[in-house]
Amino acid sequence: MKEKVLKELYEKRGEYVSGEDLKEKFKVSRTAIWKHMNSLKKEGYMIETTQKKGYKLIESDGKLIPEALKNDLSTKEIGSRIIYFDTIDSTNNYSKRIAKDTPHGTIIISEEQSGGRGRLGRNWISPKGEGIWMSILLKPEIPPTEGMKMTQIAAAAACQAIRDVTALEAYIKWPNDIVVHGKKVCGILTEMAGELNQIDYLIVGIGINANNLSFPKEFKDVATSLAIEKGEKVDRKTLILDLLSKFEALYCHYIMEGKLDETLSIIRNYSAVLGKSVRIIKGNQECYAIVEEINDEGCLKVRYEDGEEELLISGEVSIRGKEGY
Ligand code: BTX
Repeated sequence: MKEKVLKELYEKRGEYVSGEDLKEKFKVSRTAIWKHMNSLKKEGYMIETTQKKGYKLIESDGKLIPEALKNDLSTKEIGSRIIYFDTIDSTNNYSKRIAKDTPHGTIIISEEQSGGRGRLGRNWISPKGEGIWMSILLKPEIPPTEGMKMTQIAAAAACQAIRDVTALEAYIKWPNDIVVHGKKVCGILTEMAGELNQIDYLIVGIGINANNLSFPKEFKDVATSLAIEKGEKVDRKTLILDLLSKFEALYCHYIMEGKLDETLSIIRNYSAVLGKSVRIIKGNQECYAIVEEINDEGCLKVRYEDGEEELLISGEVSIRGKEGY
């Protein structure tokens, strides 16, 4: 019901809708309408209320509210349901809390994360209204060993979307970062739950620094935003819509036809590390290697300085340029 009320307000945004009309339309009491309004306000919607005229949704002000996204979303599964917050600890954490009873394809977006997370317990700064902080909940019938491919699919979709929407030269730093001019603009955190042979659910968390204008001192050398690199603000809605449609296409290609070729071609074409000398960090250990190949499973084949080769499978390692980030 709350969603229906919001839809009505969104369709008539900028105008007042009377409580009486809403009551008639949805066959509920005025108190129920009032409660839904309060709950929407708590979620961050700006709703003006006057006793005489009723309720008015103030222009969404560039916010990523579901109604604004849904109208232009071209996907079938991904984004079939959109959950939106003004602020939340972490969209990945929230997705985990609701995963069991929430359908495949749901996306969770927040204007701000108070406890945004990166890999291996690192934090991810997510200031209000500046970036895209979003999780995609997936329930594919695949074994956990295939889960890492979702990171590759998301990285390919995000990199290609950033290129197409902003014309910036974005590259993928295997396995989960997108960089522009050598600094991170996007990070991906894939988490899953399941049995040995079958995933229960997968959460693909995507953080994109869209319009941040500054970063805390400690991140200045590693982080940047699309707006900083482009010199103008980026429309977050356009970027999300493009990213989701690319993600769905690559995801379905893989899940339905077993094909990862399009993803691989993007992550190879736009790799920031392929053919390069890199520093590989595993826990406290650091060593140098050349990246020789991204194989057909999306794994990274590296050759160390002593000639030893290794296939890096997942995100337990960090990779840096030989000098600096
Ligand atoms: P990561 O472990 O590869 O990167 C985390 C590191 O990146 C941090 O230690 C810090 O150095 C740096 N960092 C922190 N915040 C930022 C930022 N905003 N931009 C650039 N660098 C930063 C990357 O992990 C995975 C990040 C996923 C974030 C999404 S947002 C939606 C979802 N919810 C959630 O809690 N996480 C994901």
